[in-house]
Amino acid sequence: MTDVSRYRELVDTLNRWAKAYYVDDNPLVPDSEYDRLYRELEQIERADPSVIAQDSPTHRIGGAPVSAFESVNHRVPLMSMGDIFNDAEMRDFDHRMSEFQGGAEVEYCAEPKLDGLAVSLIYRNGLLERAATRGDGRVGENITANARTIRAIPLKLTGKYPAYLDVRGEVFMPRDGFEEWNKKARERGTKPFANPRNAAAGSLRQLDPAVTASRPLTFNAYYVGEYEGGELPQTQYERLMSLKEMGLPVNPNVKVERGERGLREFYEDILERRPTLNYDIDGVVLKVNSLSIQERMGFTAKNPRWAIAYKFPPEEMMTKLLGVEFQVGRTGAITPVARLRPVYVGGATVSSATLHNEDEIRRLGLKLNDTVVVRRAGDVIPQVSAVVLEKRVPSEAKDIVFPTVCPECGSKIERLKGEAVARCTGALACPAQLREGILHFVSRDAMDIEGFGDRIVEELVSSGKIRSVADLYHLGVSDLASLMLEPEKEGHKARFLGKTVAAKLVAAVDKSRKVPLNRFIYALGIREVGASTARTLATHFSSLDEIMKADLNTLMNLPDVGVVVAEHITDFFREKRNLEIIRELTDPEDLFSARIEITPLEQAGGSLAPLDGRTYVITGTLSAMDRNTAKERLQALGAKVSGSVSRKTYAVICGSDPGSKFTKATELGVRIIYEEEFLNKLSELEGLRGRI
Ligand code: 9MJ
Repeated sequence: MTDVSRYRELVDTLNRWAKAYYVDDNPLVPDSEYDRLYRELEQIERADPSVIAQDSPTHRIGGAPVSAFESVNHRVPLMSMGDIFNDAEMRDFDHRMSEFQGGAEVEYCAEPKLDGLAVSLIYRNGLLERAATRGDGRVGENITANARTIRAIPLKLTGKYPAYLDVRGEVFMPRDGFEEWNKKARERGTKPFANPRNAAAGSLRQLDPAVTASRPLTFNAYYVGEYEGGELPQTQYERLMSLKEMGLPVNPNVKVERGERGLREFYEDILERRPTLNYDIDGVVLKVNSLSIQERMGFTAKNPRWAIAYKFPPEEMMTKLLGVEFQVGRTGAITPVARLRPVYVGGATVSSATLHNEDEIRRLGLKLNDTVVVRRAGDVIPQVSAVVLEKRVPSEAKDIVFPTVCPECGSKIERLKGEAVARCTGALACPAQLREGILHFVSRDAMDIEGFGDRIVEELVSSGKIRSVADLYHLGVSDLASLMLEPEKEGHKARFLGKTVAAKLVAAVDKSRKVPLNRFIYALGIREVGASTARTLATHFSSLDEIMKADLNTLMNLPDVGVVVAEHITDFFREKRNLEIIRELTDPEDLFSARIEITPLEQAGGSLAPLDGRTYVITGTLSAMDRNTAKERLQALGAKVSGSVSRKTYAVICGSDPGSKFTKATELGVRIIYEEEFLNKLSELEGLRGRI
C-alpha cells in the first residue's frame, strides 16, 4: 500500500526546497538531504505510478525563472541528467549502453561534474549574442549583461566556428576566489557565501552587472546544444576540443575512456584528485562519445539515455551542534569552535568546525542543539555553512553565550571597534597565547625547531618550565626527559618523554641558534606579519635593529605593507615585554641570553638573485611540489610572488586546472610558464648556486 500522506509530504517539502534553491539562491538543506528525499519519492512513484502528482518534482528539470530578468526560450532545452551513486549502478549503465551497440565495448567521454550554474551561450557569427540560465530547462533568464563580465567567456570566438552556436557549460567560482571573498566578507562584517555554487548562482543572478563583475567567476564549456552553418566533429570529445580551439575554456580533465573499467578508473582518479582541484565538483559525467549513437539513443521523458552523472560522496552534510568551545590563539583571538555530532563529509569524519567569530554566529542565527550544514572541501578546514531552521526544535535551541573573560586565564576579553575578532587581554600571562606563540616560534617557516608538538609545548607551559620563547634555550635534557606525556590511567603507568627524545630536542633548539633575519622576524609572531612580509622587512633593512627603529612612514612605504601592518610592527617593538624577550634571545653580551646569531636574509639580493625584481604568480596545481614550496623557491631566487595578475606580472606559473589568474594572464598578454618548463628553469637557476 502506498503511503499517500508521506508521498504528499515529500512532494511539498521537495518543492519548497527546490524553490529556495533555484529561485531564492538560498538552499534550506544540503544537496545530500534533498537527494535522499528525492530518491525516496522516486521509489514510491516507481512502485505505484498511479500516485504521481501533477506537481511532483520528478516532472521538472530545474526551478521556475524569476521575473526580474527577461525570460528566454531555449530552442533546444537544457537537459538534466540522471544520477547514480555506486559501482553497481555504473555497471548497469555501461551494460545498457553496450547492449544498444550489440554488446560491443563502449567509448565514452568522461568529464568532471562541475558544481555551479548551467548556462547556454549563443554565438552568432562568432559574437556572443545571448547568455541565459537553465531555468526550468525550457525557459531561462536572460543574463547576457552579467555573462559579459566573466573573463573566461569569450565575447568573440576565434578560429573556425559555426555561424550559429548554442554552447552549454557551467559558470562557477573557483575555490581560491570563494575563500578569499568570504575572508573579506567576514572582515567587513557582511554575509559570506555558504558554498561556491551558491556564490556563483547569487553572483550571476544580480540585476546590476557591476556586482557580477566584482565576483571571481569563471566558465567551462561542456556541450553543444545546437549549431548551424558550419561543421563540428562527430564525437563529444573532439567537439570539446574544437570548442577549445574557438577560445571557449574546456575542463582539462576530460578524457576518452573505454568500457566499465575505464569509467571506474576515471571516477576513482578524479575522486582522488578532488581535494587538489581549485573548484568544486560533485561527481563525474559519463557520456557516450559518438554523437550518432547519442542521436539514435535519444531521451527519456527527462534525461538523455546516453549520459549519466556518477555522484561523489557529498562535501556538505547535516549534523547536530552539540556545543561551542572558545579557543584562544597566539594573538589572543578568541575563536568559537563548533563541537559536532561526528559526520562523514568530504572524505573525513568531522567532529568540530570553526565558527570564525561572534558576528558569524549571529549571521548564521546559530543556537545550541541546532541542525547545521557542515562543509569540508579540499584541504580547507571544516566550516558550519548554514543552520537548517527546518529541523530546529524550539524547546531545545539555546542561545550561544560569548564569554567575557578568557576561558584559559580569566583575563578580560576585549573587542576593538571595527574589528571582527575579540581578544584575550592576558597576553603572555595567558597560557593559551604562550602555547600558541611557542608553537609558532618553533614552526617550519619560523625557527624550524623540530620535535616540539602540541602535547610537549602544553606540558612545558602548564608545568611552568617555560614562560617565554627565550626559555626554550635554557631547557636541559633532564627538564625535558621528565615531561609527562600521558598520566597514569586504568592500570597503565604514566608515560614520560625520556632522555633520548629530550636530547634530540635540545640539539634541535641548539641548531636554531643561527637564523636568517627574515625567519627570526616571522618567528616573533608580530600580528599580520607572515613569512612574506617578514621577508620584505629583511630585504629592505639590513638588521633587526633597523627594523626595530623604523617609523610608521618608512614601513608604510614598503611593498605590501599597509597602515595596519605598519602599526602592528611599531606597536610590537614599543612593548617592553617584547623588547625584553628579544634581548633574552639575542644579546651577545649577556651570558644568560640565548645568543641567537641573526644572519642576513636567506639568499642575498643583488647579482646573487637571478630573479630579482620579477613578480611571479602561481595558478593551478603543481604536481611536483605544493604552492608554498614553489613560492619559497622562487623567493629564494629573489623573485616576488604575488596572488594576483597585473600588467606588472613577469610570468604566471601554470599547473593543472589553472584558475582565473590564467585567463587574466592570457588577456593581459602576460607570459605563461607551464610546470615542466618551470621545474627545468628552477633547477637550472638553483644549480647556479650549488643547490638541487
Ligand atoms: C557538468 N556539470 O560538469 C554536462 N556537466 O552535458 C558536464 N554537465 C552536461 N556535462 C550535457 N561536464 C548536459 C549537461
